[in-house]
Amino acid sequence: MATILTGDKEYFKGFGQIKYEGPESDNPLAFRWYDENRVVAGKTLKDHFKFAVAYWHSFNGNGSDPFGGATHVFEWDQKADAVERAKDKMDAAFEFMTKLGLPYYCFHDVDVVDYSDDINENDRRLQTLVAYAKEKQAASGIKLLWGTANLFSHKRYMNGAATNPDFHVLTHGAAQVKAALDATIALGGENYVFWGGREGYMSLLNTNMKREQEHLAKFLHTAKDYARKQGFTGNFFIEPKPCEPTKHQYDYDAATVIGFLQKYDLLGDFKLNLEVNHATLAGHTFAHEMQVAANAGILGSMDANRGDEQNGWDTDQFPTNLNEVTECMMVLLQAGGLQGGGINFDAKVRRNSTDPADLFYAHIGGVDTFARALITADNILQKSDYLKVLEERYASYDSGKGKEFEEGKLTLEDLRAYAIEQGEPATISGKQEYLENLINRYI
Ligand code: XUL
Ligand code: CO
Repeated sequence: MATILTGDKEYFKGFGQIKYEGPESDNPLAFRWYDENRVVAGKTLKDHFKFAVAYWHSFNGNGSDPFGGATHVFEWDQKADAVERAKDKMDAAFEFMTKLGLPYYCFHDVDVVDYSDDINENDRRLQTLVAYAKEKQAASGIKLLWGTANLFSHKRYMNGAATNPDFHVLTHGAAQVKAALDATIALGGENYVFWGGREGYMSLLNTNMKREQEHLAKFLHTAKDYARKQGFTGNFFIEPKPCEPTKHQYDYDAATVIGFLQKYDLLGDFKLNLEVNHATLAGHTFAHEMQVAANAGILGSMDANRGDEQNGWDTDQFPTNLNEVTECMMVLLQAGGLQGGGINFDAKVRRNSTDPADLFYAHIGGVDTFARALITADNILQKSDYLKVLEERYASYDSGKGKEFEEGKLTLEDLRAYAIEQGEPATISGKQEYLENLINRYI
């Protein structure tokens, strides 16, 4: 990886380059599984994952929750002037990212620099920081996986942005998206994300759902047309989430978003950025969400994290569950990888994880979980009888009448005649426990 970048000041003192040391290493500040040059299933681990650091959680998230204020006090967050403060934060971000050695980052507009209520002033601030980021990207080799606009924190978005009942609010959302697209394009960003945090409703009593969804589609078309006109060739991603902060969010889950994209003629430009904890909130496993997206050909990118099994909200913890991630990597490999995106750690250290080292441990653990899971998944697919067992389960459709059914050649009467002729079907095991054990065997 590139050399470590520090600004005038070193923020993560005492930390050097994080290196791959192998599974025998006892060093908590080393990768044990993520050897970025290791080739698995025909690609390096670096290329499989395109790991990204999330600006918002890592450099803005101060540990506050609904019951208490900040517990993380950042040295880079002290200056009075917004642009100067943002530059300090960017120095800290690139220092951390170069020490960690991951190839990408992601941001919302307001993560990079604080916004005022003046659109022109905000554009100037963001452009100043984009120029600063350009230099840092060139010096470090770190690239922008995706940019996005935060259309959910400001109070004007309390009833949504693109789905706001007030057109005036929608236009403020558009101004922000334009600036965020310009920033993403200027920085060579490979993708652009729309997460509709408040694009939904709290009560159906005051909501015209049909109109709001039409406005959302129109807004997305308008943004996409603008970006394409500016020469943006990357993907647009929609990030599904069922709720939180709204009671009901329109981009509920992968299947819902696929229906929406189809209905409003957005497939082709838009793919999915799936997030683990959002899948959990929708009552799905993450592997399910990935499979739904892969089947539609739009498995674009991933926000990696995990929820808490006892909690019903978005806890955004770093991923550590090998079994869960291995199942997901089996889906990923069979889908032929992500389309244009990567693995962004949309995850935060806990409120009481207050050492600078915690941010390193968290990312190292997440990275190693994915690396180990991918290696395990590849072994299962290459060396075990997993694929054979799965294929055999559907063998009755591979020839004879089953094949004719798949080809659309049989009538309902034909199917009835077959049932009578063959009598009662044999009992065939689904072998679930066998397959679950297979994963543990290969881990
Ligand atoms: C919120 C969330 C966002 C998106 C980007 O749950 O995941 O941070 O990833 O707006
Ligand atoms: Co996310």
